Amino acid sequence: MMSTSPTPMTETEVRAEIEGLDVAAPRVGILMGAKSDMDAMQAAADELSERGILHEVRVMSAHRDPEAVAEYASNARMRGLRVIIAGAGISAALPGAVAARTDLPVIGVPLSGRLTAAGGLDSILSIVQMPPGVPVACVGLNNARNAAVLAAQILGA
Ligand code: RP5
Repeated sequence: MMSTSPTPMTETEVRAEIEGLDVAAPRVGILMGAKSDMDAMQAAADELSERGILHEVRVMSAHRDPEAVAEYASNARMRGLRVIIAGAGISAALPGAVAARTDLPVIGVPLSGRLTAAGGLDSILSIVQMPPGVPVACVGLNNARNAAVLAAQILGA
């Protein structure tokens, strides 16, 4: 007698099916540690819009909202995101905190804001000095547009 119950799928099979779906899901997530980062990070969104690359923008702090950052990063691939851009200033932990929870490429944008030390070197070193095995790409200081260009190159778009 034939079984009428569906054959259970493995997690790998479910992931493959989801990745094959051609839905209008954002491909790039643009994150920033604070609303005050928005002016600088807008350039990334503008560049992606000009290139017709779907993206979403979220404000979340690695230090103030660690649970939200962990949840976002953990679910990013499953939601269809393929690259994450993360901008932050001062002790700029956001790109690294995201990279710790996803295998998607993460591009950090070091920002120099009102609290910055050494003209932004604090943020640059916080983003660049990741431990072996957990890389974060890093563009120039306040250069969110370059992060979007790099994201487009990674996507082959
Ligand atoms: C960082 O602290 C943010 O990325 C921002 O650049 C900086 C200042 O944040 P606010 O004091 O404006 O919230 O986490």
